[in-house]
Formats: sequence, C-alpha cells, structure tokens
Amino acid sequence: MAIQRTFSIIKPDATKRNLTGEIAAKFEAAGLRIVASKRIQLSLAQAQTFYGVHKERPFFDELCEFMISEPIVVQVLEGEDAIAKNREVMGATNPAEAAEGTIRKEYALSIGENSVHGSDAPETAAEEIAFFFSGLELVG
Ligand code: DAT
Ligand code: MG
Repeated sequence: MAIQRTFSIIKPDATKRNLTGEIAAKFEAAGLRIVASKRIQLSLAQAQTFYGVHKERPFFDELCEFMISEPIVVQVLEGEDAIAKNREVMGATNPAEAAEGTIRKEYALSIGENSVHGSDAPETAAEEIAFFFSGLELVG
C-alpha cells in the first residue's frame, strides 16, 4: 500500500476538554505524520457544506450545530495506508461499539459527540483536504 494523505478533525467535544494533544499523540504513535494543522471555528454554512452528504439524515441539524459549537482542529495526516489506519485509530462511529484503545472508545461522549472525523476514501480525503487547506499549508 502506498503513502496516502487523509483529512482529520478533532471535534468540539474534544477541543473543549483539552484533548487535542492526547489525540494528536495517538495519530503519531500509529505512524501517521501531521503534515498540516490549524485551529478554526466553522460557520454554519461551512459545516453544512462539509457534511452535505448527510443532509437528508435525521441527525444533520444536530451534527452541524455541534460542529460549530466550539473551535475544531483540522489536520492532514500522512503515512502508509493513512485512510484506513486513521479509521482504525479512531474506532467505530458509535463509541459503544468502538474497540479498546481507540480514540472514540477512550474519549467520545456519544455517537454524535464522538471526538474525531476521518476521511473514508481517497476521493473524499482529497476533497476534504482541499476544502480546508491550500497546497502551501501542506508540509510533508
Ligand atoms: P464517521 O464519522 O464514523 O465517518 P458517519 O460518516 O456515518 O460516521 O457520520 C458522520 C457523523 O455524523 C458521525 O461522526 C457522528 C454523526 N452521526 C452519525 N450517525 C449518527 C446518529 N445515528 N446519531 C447522531 N449522530 C450521528
Ligand atoms: Mg464519515
């Protein structure tokens, strides 16, 4: 498997509880290099665009309100098989189903307030990285 880049968000529930460093340490311990990182606060329109694929889902409004409730940390992670590796480190969407040692098992509060986002495929990773970062901000 080749070196890939994936897009990550440390979500409001985690930034609010000062977990940014602990979560970033888990990415690094898994062999993922943080090649871009910034703390931002999304507007409602940005959150709705980012999660547009979920706009028909019953939790969409709640999800967008949550994502704008506090600052977030957006990052680009690079490494061997980075998309799948990051999803593995994150754990299942629902923390009740997440494996031991995963970020969501350790830190997530609920299925909605689940501490991290990670891209699910090469196409979405490329789109999500381009939504938040310019090429100049990616320092491999
Ligand atoms: P993931 O973040 O694991 O890729 P997803 O893409 O299916 O999961 O959903 C995006 C986010 O939407 C998820 O991280 C939290 C929220 N969400 C998903 N299912 C939910 C549900 N049943 N109730 C509340 N929020 C939900
Ligand atoms: Mg997803």
